[in-house]
Amino acid sequence: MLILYNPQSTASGKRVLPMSLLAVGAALEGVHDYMIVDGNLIPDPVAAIDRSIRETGADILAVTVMPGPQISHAVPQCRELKGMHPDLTIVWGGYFPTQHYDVCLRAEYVDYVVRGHGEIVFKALIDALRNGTDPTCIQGLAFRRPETGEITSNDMAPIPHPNRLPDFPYHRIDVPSYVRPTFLGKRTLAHHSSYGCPFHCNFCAVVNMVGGRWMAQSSERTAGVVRSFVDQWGVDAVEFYDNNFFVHEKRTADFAERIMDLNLSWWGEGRIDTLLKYSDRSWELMRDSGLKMVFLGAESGSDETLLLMNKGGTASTGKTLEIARKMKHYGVVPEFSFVLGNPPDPEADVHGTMEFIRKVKRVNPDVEIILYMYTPVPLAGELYDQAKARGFKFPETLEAWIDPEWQDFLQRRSAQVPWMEDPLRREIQNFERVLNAYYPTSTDPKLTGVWRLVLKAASAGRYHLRLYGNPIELRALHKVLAYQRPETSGF
Ligand code: B12
Ligand code: SF4
Repeated sequence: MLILYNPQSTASGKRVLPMSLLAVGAALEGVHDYMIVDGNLIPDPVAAIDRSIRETGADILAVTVMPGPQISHAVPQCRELKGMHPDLTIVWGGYFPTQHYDVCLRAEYVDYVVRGHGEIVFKALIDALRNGTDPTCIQGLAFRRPETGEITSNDMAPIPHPNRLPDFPYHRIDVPSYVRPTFLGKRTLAHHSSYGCPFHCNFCAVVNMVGGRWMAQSSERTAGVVRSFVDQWGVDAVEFYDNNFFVHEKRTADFAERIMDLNLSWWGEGRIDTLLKYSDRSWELMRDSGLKMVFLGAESGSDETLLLMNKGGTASTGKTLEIARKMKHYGVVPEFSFVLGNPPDPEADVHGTMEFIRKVKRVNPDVEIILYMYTPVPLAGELYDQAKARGFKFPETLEAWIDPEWQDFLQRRSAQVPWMEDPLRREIQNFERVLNAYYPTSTDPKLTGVWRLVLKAASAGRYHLRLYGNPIELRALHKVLAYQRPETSGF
């Protein structure tokens, strides 16, 4: 028996379908005996895992680890479980271990790291461990050399094609526990229909994962999954967590046509330049099939910075304004994320992007704005090089990574980067507070029309006069109303 474990992934314990484990588990079906434990659903996962080990004799614990709250649970829990069961083999996989495998393997409670998309690699590892053969030549595996303790990573394995992988083994989990109300609908469930992204933006962790490749399930298969959500669990809204759902126009349009009769709402992530190339017919199909909102990386208010980010394709600030206009026409809300504080001149970058956001809002006031701080990922490129030149260094142990300051960093909210001064971070927070009050998000169902008007009135003066500093009255209103930042469906 082996245990696949999803440590709690949000501070609030939001229940998100554990797709990483469903994907890895699907490849084990009928070959290896396994169970899924989800830390988002149970109060004491260490006790549950300990009990399962004792009852079933499980000897392998495979953990999915993403940055943020998840790693801060994974570290002490794996340490504790290894202490209780020294013979337990612990395997980590997911975005964080893929990028920082060396840091993970420096901890004695992590035995193997599976890098990249792990279905085939993990199954090969389990086959080897069960058959007593040597796993150290498996592509995509990182490990400590048994003789010397040296940390080694083999080359990444080819990415498995999602259309050739088995369906998720939903029978392994209690799906109704993951059906949630969101701004999209009363019964929302998630799916992931493609792997990767064909671009190489140098601030993005997806590049390390897939190296610029994108592969997708067919429109027919994706629509089939959605239909089964409706038939089996009465779902009325679907979030697509794909890094880039909209790469292939024909697939998207065909998918939209196939789900037209389901009366659903749906959401996904895409690229501005790609969606601008879509025909009017495709936009109509998407709108009519229930597309409500698209998360788009606008990234910056400066064309120069977009180049520096290696944003690729034909990204430009002009296109950001153009898509805002186009989506207003189709009644689909754009959710623009911006990465602020880029080197070499973070102040100019922040101020330029704030002004650009105001421009966007003039074109389409419904646009949702999500602000992130630039946080380096270990990728070749000018941004990371400049960050290093200014003294940026990743922590070298897992214990240091879960320090609260680095937790902020991992959630892309920190100024713990040598080129960001604290006053600038405060400025961004104040701007965000005024902006979110003047344009309250449509993703907050608690906020009634009256309160929206109150917020708008309270922030109008500040917004128009650009007086963002120290908005204590808005902070007080925020305390009373607890209104949220725009909800980025996936994150
Ligand atoms: C769903 C999701 C979440 C969920 C949690 C999911 C969970 N596990 O419980 C929620 C919404 C809570 C979440 C939160 C965050 N997330 Co998130 N999230 C995602 C998202 C959209 C999908 C993940 C998914 O299910 N994919 C589908 C599965 C099939 O693919 P996969 O996860 O990659 O799994 C494969 C491999 O990674 C590997 N693998 C994964 N786990 C394991 C485990 C083992 C044992 C093995 C062998 C292999 C393996 O094999 C799998 C199959 O191929 C990804 C982006 C993406 N499209 O993947 C971002 C992503 C992982 N998140 C990210 C981030 C940064 C966050 C946040 C920390 C911060 C933020 N502000 O966005 C927050 C956490 C903070 C908070 N306040 O909640 C980043 C990570 C970037 C990085 N630097 O590493 C990503 C890549 C988004 C992005 N493009 O930037 N997230
Ligand atoms: S387009 Fe988006 S997902 Fe693709 S590499 Fe750039 S930021 Fe990452």
